Amino acid sequence: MRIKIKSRKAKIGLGVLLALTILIGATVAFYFWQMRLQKPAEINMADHMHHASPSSHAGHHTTTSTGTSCESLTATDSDAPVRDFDLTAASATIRLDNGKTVDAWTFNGISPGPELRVKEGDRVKVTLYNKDIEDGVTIHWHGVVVPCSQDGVAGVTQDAVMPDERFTYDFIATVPGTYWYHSHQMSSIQAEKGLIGQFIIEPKTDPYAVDRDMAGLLQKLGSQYVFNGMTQGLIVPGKAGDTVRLRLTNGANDTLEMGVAGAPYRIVAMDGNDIHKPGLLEGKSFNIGAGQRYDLLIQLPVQGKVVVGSTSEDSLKVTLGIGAEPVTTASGDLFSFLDYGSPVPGDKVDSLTIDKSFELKLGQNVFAKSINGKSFHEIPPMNVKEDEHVRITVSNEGGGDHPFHLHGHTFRLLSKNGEPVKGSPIYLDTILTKKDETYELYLVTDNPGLWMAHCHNLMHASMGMSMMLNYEGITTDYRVGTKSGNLPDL
Ligand SMILES: [Cu+2]
Repeated sequence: MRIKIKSRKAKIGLGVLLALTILIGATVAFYFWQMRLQKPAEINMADHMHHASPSSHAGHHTTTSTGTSCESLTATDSDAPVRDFDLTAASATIRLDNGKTVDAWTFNGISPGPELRVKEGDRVKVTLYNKDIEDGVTIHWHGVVVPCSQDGVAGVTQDAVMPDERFTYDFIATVPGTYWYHSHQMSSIQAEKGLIGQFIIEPKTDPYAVDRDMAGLLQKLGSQYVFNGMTQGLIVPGKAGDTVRLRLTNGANDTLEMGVAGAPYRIVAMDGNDIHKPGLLEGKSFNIGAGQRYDLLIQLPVQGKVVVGSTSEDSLKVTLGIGAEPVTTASGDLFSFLDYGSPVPGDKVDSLTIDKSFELKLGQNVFAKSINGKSFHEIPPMNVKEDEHVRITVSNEGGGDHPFHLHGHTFRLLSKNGEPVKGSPIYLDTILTKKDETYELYLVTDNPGLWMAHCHNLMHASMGMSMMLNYEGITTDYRVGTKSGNLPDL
């Protein structure tokens, strides 16, 4: 229907509204342009707190003779079975199952890219070819503990792979679990454009008798949420009594609350790490923060379907089994990992030694996201040595959801708001923090390198909530900044 505007007043009102819209639009555009301008020209992330010194870095950079370069830290030779994959990054127009088209950036023509599945212990070789992504691309293996040179962070562990260039990633799939991959060049732009995919390491021996193993990646493509690229949810067939392992990954920026209706379920792993003796959950929902993974184990009931779905986005769901739709029992009760599962016998969490502690206060205002009041390369790195026992206390002081992700390591969760983890040990690579929450993380520095630590709402990372955990003596020849074009978190 076309609305005719008759009155002069209404016309003026509309004009003012239009002018305001243009003004606001221009301000926002100018702001983002400014943000981009504020990116450093050239920063060495191994040494970025010294870059301001005028005398030492006069336009040239050298590798210190005493250091070990990140590039030299590679996967050790082994006779592990090799799994080869090719991923081609290219722009493409994708037609979704609802008929709409999206201009996306794809791996092998699709988004999400192909699900890569390997077995525990395999040597994984993935050759990335960039067909036409002009800013260059990389692949970061989120949650997978890889050697520094394979971490896929533009300007830290490699240069962005430019059009018609290749880069082969090579690492051992050590810890079985649910992981994912995404570009870490201009990550906030490139992940949302579609350069993401699932990476599954299957265990040599599965502790569970699973009839179906299904991975589901949640993502925002264009302006809409999709599940493995589908707008209308996923369907997993299966008969009564079947046990399904559903591996959920949140590849979007926002926290998604997921509920399970129709059957009790267990959360058997978080971020690829098994929960010890996970109990049955009924009617509980759980929050899956950006970058996090939850593995659910569900036995299909004698009658009716099971629906695993977002409590806010109707179409974002997985329907398992056959029969009648379940009666939804959304209690609003949230799962807590503080007392889930049971402790591992002999595990002495109370006597863990701490050599070094860091406190990170996550903050934000309208224009920037910060850690301890500073943004990105202004944030002093967490400096560590090999084989230290480190505690990191992360506090969300600014509000908003900040899923804090650390590269290269799996950390153990010690406490939330002062309350210790009493059930199964919880090992994660990404901890969702909400307003006023404080988490204590523990890790052993056993993977020398230069590692990013950032909010996995990648928009927040691009606005400054991104820093480094640097091992003493590790250097890099790569540079972050507008000069090299390596902008990992733009
Ligand atoms: Cu954040």
